[in-house]
Amino acid sequence: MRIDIVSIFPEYFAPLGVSLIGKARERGILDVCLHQLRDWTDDVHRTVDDTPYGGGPGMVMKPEPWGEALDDIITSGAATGQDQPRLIVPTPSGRPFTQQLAVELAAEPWLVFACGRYEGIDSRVMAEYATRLRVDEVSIGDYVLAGGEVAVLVMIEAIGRLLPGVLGNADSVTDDSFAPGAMHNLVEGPVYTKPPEWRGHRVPDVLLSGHHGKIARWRRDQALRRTHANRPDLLAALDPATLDKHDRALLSSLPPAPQETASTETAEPPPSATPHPAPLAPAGPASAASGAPEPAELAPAAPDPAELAPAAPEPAEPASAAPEPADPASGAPEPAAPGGRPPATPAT
Ligand code: JAH
Repeated sequence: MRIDIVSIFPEYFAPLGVSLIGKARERGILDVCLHQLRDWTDDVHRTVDDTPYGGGPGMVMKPEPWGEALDDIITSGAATGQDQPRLIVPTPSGRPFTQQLAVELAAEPWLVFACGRYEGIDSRVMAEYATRLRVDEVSIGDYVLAGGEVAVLVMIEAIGRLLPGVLGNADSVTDDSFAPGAMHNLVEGPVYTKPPEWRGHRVPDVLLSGHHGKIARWRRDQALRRTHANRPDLLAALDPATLDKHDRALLSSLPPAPQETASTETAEPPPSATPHPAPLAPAGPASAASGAPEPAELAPAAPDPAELAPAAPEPAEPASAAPEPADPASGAPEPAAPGGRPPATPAT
């Protein structure tokens, strides 16, 4: 697989030179090419951002450097016989990055990641490339980062370990939490190794028993308990047909979901609501909607009169209002590639 990454901070990707992904690159399973977006600017300041149309805080990435960069990268790859890449743009407003999407992307020969900074990339960039290739705006979770770089590291690690030959033990992929198959929509239970007792904590006897049937049942119970405790959203989405009689009995014995679902719930329940949802009915419909905000809560807050004031006329050229600290790579002709490799060159 070939991966191109475009960023104003290519030095963020030094971790791709080590560990699993670094080894995959050494073995030729993965070819990662880093690109400095500012190399595709033509002004002396290497400007990549400008003020947002319509007003508002922050800055937006200008479309022109992105267009020049992506055109060059796509052309250079096509010259080496590769098909069109998929373009992945990390953004909090994207579709969720899931194990399913990681599996899908791991089957692609070529991915290009575009890392935004500031308030994001001018949306016409995504519209333009969507006319030529598959473009996905993707979110790795419901939080805001300072830019897309760390999200790309996350995605490349999740994708890279799925590539044939990257993991030593071929089985270790299929047992993962969220992996399609037996453990679908359950998180894994606890794991143990030697010694059998450590600081007074014993390894559960069943794991030392050698009774493989009992061990499998115990592990499934643990997975159900942990999913119930940590991910009630996953449990609510579980297909009841995947639950056996023992599963259902176990779930019925568990107390009401003990905590908010960190992954999806953001709104406080209304004061009248019970503090915890009712116990999960194993075969029933998802009860997760109980915490959903009322439509009235979604109504915009009273607007700040200042925000409704006519926007100031666009300045001909914005003052250098970039909120980023000085870019150390700015002015450097090429970023250093991770792991002391030669500088990445836009692919040939
Ligand atoms: C922030 C561009 N889903 C995590 C995520 C991904 C990207 C960004 N934030 C959060 C982001 C600023 C600019 C992208």
